[in-house]
Amino acid sequence: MGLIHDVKRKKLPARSMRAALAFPAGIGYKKAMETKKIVVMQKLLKANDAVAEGIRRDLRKKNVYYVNLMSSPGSGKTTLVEETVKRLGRRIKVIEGDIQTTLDAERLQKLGIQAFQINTGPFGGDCHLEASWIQAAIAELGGDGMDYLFVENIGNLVCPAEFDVGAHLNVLLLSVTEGEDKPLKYPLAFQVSHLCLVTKTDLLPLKYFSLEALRANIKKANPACAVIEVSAHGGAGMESWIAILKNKPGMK
Ligand SMILES: Nc1nc2c(ncn2[C@@H]2O[C@H](COP(=O)(O)OP(=O)(O)O)[C@@H](O)[C@H]2O)c(=O)[nH]1
Ligand SMILES: [Mg+2]
Repeated sequence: MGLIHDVKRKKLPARSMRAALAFPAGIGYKKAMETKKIVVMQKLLKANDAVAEGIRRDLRKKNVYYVNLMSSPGSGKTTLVEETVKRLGRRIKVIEGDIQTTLDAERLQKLGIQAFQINTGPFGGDCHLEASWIQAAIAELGGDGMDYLFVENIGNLVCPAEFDVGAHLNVLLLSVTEGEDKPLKYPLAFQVSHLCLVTKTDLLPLKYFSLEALRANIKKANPACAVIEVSAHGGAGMESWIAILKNKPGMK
C-alpha cells in the first residue's frame, strides 16, 4: 500500500525556528537581519545534522541502505529509481520531495512499492528536504520490510546540498543535456556527493557534450567523487550502478 501525505507543519520544529528570521522593516533592519539570519541558520543546520546522524545510525542498525538522489529537475531521478526497482526488487521504499504534486510518488507506486511524497509548497515552497521531515516520513512508511531507502530530493543543484538528510550515499545526477560546466557553477552539490551519475548518455550522439571535460570539472570540485555514466532508457551503465547499491559503500 502506498502513502501520500504532506508534511505537517506541527511536526517540524526546524521550520518554526525559521519563522524567527522575520524581522520588522525599519531601524537597523539590514545589519540586524543579516546577523540574526546567520545565527539562526547555524542553529538550524546543527539541529538538522544531529537528526541526520540519528537516521543514518538507525537505518544502519536495521541494515537498510539509504541513498539520497539530488539533481536539477528532469535529470532522470524518478526514472532511475523506476529502473532500479526493476533490477533490485521491491524491498525498496522511496521518499519523494517536490514543491507541488504527488506525480512522482504515483509513478513509483505503480511498480508496487511504497512511496511517500513530501510537498513543501504549502509551507513556503522550500527547495530542499530536511532531516526531520525524512524522519517523519520514515515513521509513516515504517522502517521494516525494506533493504533500500531512496530519497528523491527536490530538483535543484543548490539547496539540497546544504542539508544533510542522513543518507549513507549521496548521489548527484547530471544529464548530458545540462552542460559540462555545472561542477564549476555548483561545486557544493558535487562536494557533498560520493557519486555522480552522468545520465541520459543515450543522447550523447545528439549533443555537443564532452564527457572528458565533465570528468575534469567534477575532479576540480571534488576529486573523491566517483563518476558513472548511465542511460536509464537504454540500460547502459546500469549494472555498475546496481553493483554499487549491492556493495553498499558507506554502510559500515
Ligand atoms: N533519453 C533519455 N531520457 C531520459 C532518461 N532518463 C530519464 N529521461 C527522461 O527525462 C525526463 C525527466 O525524467 P525524470 O525521471 O522525471 O526526472 P526527475 O525530474 O529528475 O525525476 C523524462 O521525460 C524521462 O523520460 C535517459 O536515460 N535517457
Ligand atoms: Mg522526479
